[in-house]
Amino acid sequence: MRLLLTGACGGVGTMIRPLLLERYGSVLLSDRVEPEGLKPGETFVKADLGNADQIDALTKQCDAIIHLGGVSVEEPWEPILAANIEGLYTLYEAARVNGVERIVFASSNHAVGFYPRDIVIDHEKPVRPDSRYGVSKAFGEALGGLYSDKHGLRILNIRIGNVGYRPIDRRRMSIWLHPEDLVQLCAIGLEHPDLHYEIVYGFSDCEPAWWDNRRATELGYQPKYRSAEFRDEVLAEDPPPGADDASEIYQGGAFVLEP
Ligand code: 15L
Repeated sequence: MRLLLTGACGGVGTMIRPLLLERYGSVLLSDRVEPEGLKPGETFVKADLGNADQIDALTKQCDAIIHLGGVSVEEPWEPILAANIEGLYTLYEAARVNGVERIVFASSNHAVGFYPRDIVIDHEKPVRPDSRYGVSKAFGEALGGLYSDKHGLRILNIRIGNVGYRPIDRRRMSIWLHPEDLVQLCAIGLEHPDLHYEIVYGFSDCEPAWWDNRRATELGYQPKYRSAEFRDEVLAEDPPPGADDASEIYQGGAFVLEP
């Protein structure tokens, strides 16, 4: 498989690069900035989602894409429109034209961030974005639906929580995703023989859990890492807030308060 990782130089890309290299032997990386410490087996092509010619050239060199590129937090509308809406369309269209077979799309918990924390949601619940960024991720999931149903690409949308080596606060106790578990989910998107179009939640074995990830389980996901192992230290660092704090009521946390 000729695998392309977009957004390879970002925080998440940097964490999963070595794991992808170990699993797949070679990876084509792209980003708008140069990567550090390119390893044997890694090739880098500089590309911008706003440049259709660059994206066309890039997608000619791969059969499968893990798409982490684009805006990854709340921002003004213009950059989100350029990268996550128009840029994503450019990528999917180039992927179709150039015969890319699979796309793993880094969606986000912020596509459903306005669900309260006291209910458990699954992959069938309608989106409830908490931000312009969350809306762009809902768009990305919908775009993937079009390209799988109409054009036969195999698409896995991962509603990623928070990727890191440990949960960094109380909210992240419920949505933390260890990089190895993320790569396990990506591997489902890249390798599962029956994949057509799926939405799964990107979190490790977390509690309290807000997400029913049975679809991921059915596809073979078995998270290795447990947030409960960090409970004492996280609660000591991040004591419970007041009950009327909106950023503590909703799953999306502070994103619900962003102007
Ligand atoms: C995301 O979607 C962001 O990409 C990441 O930076 C975190 O803010 C994360 O969500 C989160 O909700 O913790």
